[in-house]
Amino acid sequence: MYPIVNEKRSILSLCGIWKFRFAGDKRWQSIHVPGSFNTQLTDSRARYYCGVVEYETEFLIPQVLSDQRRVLRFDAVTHDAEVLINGRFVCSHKGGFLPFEVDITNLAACGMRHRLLVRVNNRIDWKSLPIGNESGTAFFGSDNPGIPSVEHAKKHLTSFNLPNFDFFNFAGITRPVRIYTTARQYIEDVTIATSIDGADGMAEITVKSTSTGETRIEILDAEDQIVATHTGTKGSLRIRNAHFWFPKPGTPYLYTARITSGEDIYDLKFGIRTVTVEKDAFLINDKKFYFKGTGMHEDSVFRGRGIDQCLEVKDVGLLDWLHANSLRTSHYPYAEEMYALCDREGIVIIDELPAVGLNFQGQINPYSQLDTASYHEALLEQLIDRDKNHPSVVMWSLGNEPDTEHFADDAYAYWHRLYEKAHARDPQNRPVTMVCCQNDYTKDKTTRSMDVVCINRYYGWYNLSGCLDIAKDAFNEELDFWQQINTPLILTEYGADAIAGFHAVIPEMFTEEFQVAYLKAMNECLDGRSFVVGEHPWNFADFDTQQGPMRAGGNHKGLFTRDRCPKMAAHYVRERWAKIENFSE
Ligand code: BDP
Repeated sequence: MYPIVNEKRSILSLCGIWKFRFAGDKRWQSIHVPGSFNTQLTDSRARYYCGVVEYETEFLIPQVLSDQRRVLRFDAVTHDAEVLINGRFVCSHKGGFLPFEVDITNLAACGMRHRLLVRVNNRIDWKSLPIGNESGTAFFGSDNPGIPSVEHAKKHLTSFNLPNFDFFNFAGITRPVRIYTTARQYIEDVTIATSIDGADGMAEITVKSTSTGETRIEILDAEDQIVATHTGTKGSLRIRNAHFWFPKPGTPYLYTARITSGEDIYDLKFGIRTVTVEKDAFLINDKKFYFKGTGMHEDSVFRGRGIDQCLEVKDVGLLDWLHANSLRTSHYPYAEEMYALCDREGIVIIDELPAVGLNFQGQINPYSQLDTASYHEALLEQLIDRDKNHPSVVMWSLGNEPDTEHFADDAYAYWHRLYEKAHARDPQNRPVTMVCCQNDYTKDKTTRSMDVVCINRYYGWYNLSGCLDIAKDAFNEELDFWQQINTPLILTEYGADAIAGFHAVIPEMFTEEFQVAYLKAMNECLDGRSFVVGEHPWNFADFDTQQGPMRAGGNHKGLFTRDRCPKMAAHYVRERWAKIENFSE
């Protein structure tokens, strides 16, 4: 559970300046935690370094906390971590975007200084998520093995750490490190699922506690008035004349569940709302909802992927300015603070796993040649356990743009197993999706089997480049196909790169005018199709990625520049979304 401070719990932040070195170096350099090392350091190795780095700091827990249970928590270390206290191994963790913790009550006595060392490995490969491009597919610029330069380059492949995805592989201790304390007997977990019964809200609450004492649940409204109570670890609480959680411009009303169990207390904010899919509609609180928003990235100039709550506030504010109501955490789970902010601000989230890159355009079968299945399942469990109580989260995305075309049966088996796991594990039984890349949709069996069809399409950009009329024909033909499936569809990505300040009277690719023309053309295809329940232009803002012939200083498909200035497209989208309501009959 997310660390909090109240009369029974405390937090010591370990954020600040730590020591850092590349494995094998003697000399330490200074670094800020949290942050990505790739952007912070001026050391020439920092940007494309591959392998292990070390972070070190000291900590001291005040003696006043000696009766408390003490837990060391990392919100995210990208990608793999090994943690040592005073030279002794205490835990390890695989995966760069989800939290992990270790009980250090008996490992670090209060009132003494302790040395904390974290070894971080940023290598991505065929067993990690996201996927590394271990084989160098497409990277050599030619698949002709006869070209001597290719043979030469292949010898160096392991040092490249190539991503098989389009965002920079930022690494390091990217989110806060904290020691939090609880009573010795403590609340381990709280699960809340809500439903609506006329004017009343129902909250099914389950508490997991190690305490032998009594457990009490109180529900407080936004004015801190108690509106329902229960004694015991499991209860169905009725909140009379409840305020429901609605995305903005509705009211994202939040209640607090205050759990007391023996000597421990935990406070959890939640919203009362329902999410269902019925035929080709996506319903929030039984009303037909339309997703207006974008895919995004955790990405900024100095912090890389390191958490920046100032930026989170800015981004959520700009989404609101666009009249957006949603975002997708493309292509990995975001920092927990962002979900809490979206709960408060009424932004709906499609919560995505870091399963991106399971696609080698048919050259490699990701389902038999890669080794991700059980790890993928473990991440799914961790994600649902972390985010299950957020009212803002309305759908799980199992991954982005896997190969569902060339190995259609293998793909179906792989993704459907995860689909079923997600439904079985989620106490709120939210819809589940997987985001599909542009492919031969007639061969794809997986996408249509999800609760919501989510497709990324680049007609007029990567194919039919610049020819928007033909692109519209092709996209309309595809939409006619999806119309028959009787499942709601969200266009989760569509976009054109535009270099801010590039203009032309006759719109051509990379100009701001073309980006607007492209979005308009695609939107014309969506309008009037009632099974289309959302549009997410790619991307919210320009972002950093691996260098390559198609990327001049990053990906420029942002509606905003990387420093959050609006391009013409942002103004166009804002005008359009002002006229589209969140809900329809
Ligand atoms: C899509 C990917 C996204 C890329 C985008 C692009 O889902 O990560 O950034 O294309 O090429 O295929 O801009």
